[in-house]
Amino acid sequence: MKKKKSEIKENHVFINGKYFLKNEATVSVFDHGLLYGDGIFEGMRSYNGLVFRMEEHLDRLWESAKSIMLSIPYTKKQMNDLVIQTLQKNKLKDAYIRLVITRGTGDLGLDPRKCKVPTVFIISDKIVLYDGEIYAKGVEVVTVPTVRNFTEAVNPAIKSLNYLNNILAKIEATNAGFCDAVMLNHQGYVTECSGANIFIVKDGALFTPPTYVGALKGITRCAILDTARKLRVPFQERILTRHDLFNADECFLTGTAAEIVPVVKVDGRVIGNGKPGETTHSLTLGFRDLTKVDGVRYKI
Ligand code: PXG
Repeated sequence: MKKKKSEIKENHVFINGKYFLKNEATVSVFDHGLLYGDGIFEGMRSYNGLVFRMEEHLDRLWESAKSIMLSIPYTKKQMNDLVIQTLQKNKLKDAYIRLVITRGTGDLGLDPRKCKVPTVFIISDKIVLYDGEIYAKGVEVVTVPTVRNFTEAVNPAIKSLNYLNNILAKIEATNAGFCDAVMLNHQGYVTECSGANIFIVKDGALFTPPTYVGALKGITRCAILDTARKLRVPFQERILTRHDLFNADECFLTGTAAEIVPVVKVDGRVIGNGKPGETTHSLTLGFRDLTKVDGVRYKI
């Protein structure tokens, strides 16, 4: 049945102070975000009218900006309000939100001083949920040849528009027939997946690599550590090797879009009993409780 025009929700994208319809929302080909990956972003999520941990996302955005010497033309409070305004304009209670700030439009040289005004855009749209099977059965991941960026080169703690390192890893994993890549650093230590943090459970305790090995300080990662504290699951940020992954009792990935994804095989080694683990399950339930209360509420 054809939808009445009033039923079709038009999606609006915020760009530098104005709203544009989705298919008219464009930026310049001279934008350095596009020409050089010179910019930063955040991927957030709202649950039933609550933007989950928005303050933490904005703190991370400001830290990324500081690191790349990009000055954000809004205060955190203004940015908070713009995100909410975008969600309200699109009448979205459950949404995926992408906030992007680029160096702005410049010339063809890479000098960021030529970019006078940063480009800020906010996309909010219906959240595309992952296939339920991945949560019920767990996924299989592999380590890949591409190593995670050196922290001394492009620090993985910066959520920059330079995602080629992760994209190459993702390509290698999908070429091999797996859903995601475990990325190691140049010393062979486990860092994270192409777009998610990684955890293991061993002898009742939870472990995740410290961010200084080359991982993003994930908001979901932090929420899982808070949940572990609440559930009295002992945890430690610790260097992990492939050997640690292979011999884990449980393993899972965390990220804003996918939330918590159980891992049942790493490089062909079965993790635990080959099924999503109990600790993973309790942490997932604890995380879901957090998504009901921990964030910024808004009304549609
Ligand atoms: N590591 C990397 C490299 C990421 O890109 C995470 C960890 C998890 O962080 P949060 O804060 O989301 O818990 C990310 C997440 C997606 C998507 O659609 C996710 C990310 C980037 C692009 C797309 O799942 N970042």
